Amino acid sequence: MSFNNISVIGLGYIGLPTAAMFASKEKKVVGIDINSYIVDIINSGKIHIVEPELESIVKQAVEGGFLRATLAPEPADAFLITVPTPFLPAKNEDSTPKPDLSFIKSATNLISKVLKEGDLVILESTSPVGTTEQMSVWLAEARKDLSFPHTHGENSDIRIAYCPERVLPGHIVRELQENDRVIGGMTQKCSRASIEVYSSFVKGDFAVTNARTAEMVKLTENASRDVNIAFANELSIICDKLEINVWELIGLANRHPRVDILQPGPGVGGHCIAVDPWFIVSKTPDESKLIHTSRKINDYKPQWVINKIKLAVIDFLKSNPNKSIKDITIACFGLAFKPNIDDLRGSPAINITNDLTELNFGKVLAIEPNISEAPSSLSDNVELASVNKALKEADICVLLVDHDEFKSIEKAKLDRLISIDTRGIWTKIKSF
Ligand code: SAJ
Repeated sequence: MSFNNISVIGLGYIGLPTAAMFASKEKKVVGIDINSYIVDIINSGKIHIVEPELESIVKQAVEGGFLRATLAPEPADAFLITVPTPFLPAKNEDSTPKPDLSFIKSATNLISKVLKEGDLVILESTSPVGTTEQMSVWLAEARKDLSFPHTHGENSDIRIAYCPERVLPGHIVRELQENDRVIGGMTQKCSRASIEVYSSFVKGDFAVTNARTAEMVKLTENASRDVNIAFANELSIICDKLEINVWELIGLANRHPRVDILQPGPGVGGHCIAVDPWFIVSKTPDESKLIHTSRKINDYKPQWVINKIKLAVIDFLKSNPNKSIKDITIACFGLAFKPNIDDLRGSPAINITNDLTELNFGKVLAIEPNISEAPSSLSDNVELASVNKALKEADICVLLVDHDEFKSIEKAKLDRLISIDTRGIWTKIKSF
């Protein structure tokens, strides 16, 4: 088996770095995307996402003739599918969000047009259990002249596997190479072929299993983190009621050799941890009680923060009877979904900031050191401001993201503020 021509379908946060890694090892890589802006920008040697080290690798790969992007599928020896799997929102209070597999279905449809005997198809997109087998069925329906693993096992013309990515945004280039890789072939031959493909750049170990288990491994990793964050978030709500500093509490409990509690925050954001557990819940609703409850706890946390802000406003107006809500300036520190990145996708911080504009304050300021202009997801009624302006003008400051820039605010300034700290960093500065 030799896989010298590789096609990556979906050139986003995972697809583009993966395509670039193959190309950096002098494989001939064709990236397929439905967005012509993305195709053009990659072909010019640039990138459309923020990820350290990636741009220079892409530039070199494009200039060396190893990486090319296009809108239409082309024949290859191996196809990797790295398209999004969002979820369709719950129809009502009693139902749960459902995974949207339409991008995988269209990617499968594209590949089916150029597939030939001996090819390998790897699904990397986070997917509900059973999706890889479903993909095999979709391909077989489109290509009756070829045989597939769900009917022909080891003798099939086409190999299919599920191999999840598990890289952390901001560290993708390093983690793609160093992380261990779970390989879920539909047959042994499918797994061996997948290992052959990834061996060109993966230095971590390969752990072989079947496709269903590999699908569930990915969902389990993120659901596990979500459940653990929910525990921390629930503790923060309990401690607030009991007037206990939750960050001190967790620090002390974590001194136990077998306790390792995560950190509470204003909710869980991003496009993985807050989404993937639903793929388990929607498939097995009666069995996924803890996972479901954890999702609800983490989804409720932004509303709990807003309730805390409302209480602070009532206190402020009581001690300033000459002022009305229209005189209040509120400042939200941080919009990103986690510290020291510019990624605002699914960010509870941005949702909280936008919701505050509905409460008729005089001004809502947002401080986000990692962006230079207001994103379209931010309400027009929010004004971007610097740390200094916010500290000078705001009556109430809400810390939503623990960016490094917010950790260096002096204690004297913080002591003068009315502040709500959802991340524990100002609480720590103030307690010294
Ligand atoms: N968060 C907390 N408290 C914590 C840790 C995180 O509130 O103690 C919040 C963050 O602020 C953020 C959210 O959780 O809003 C998610 O951040 P994250 O750093 O936990 O995860 P992601 O979404 O950046 O990346 C995760 C990773 N998965 C795991 O750590 C199990 C990454 O390895 C996966 O590749 C990625 O999801 C993915 O693509 O699935």
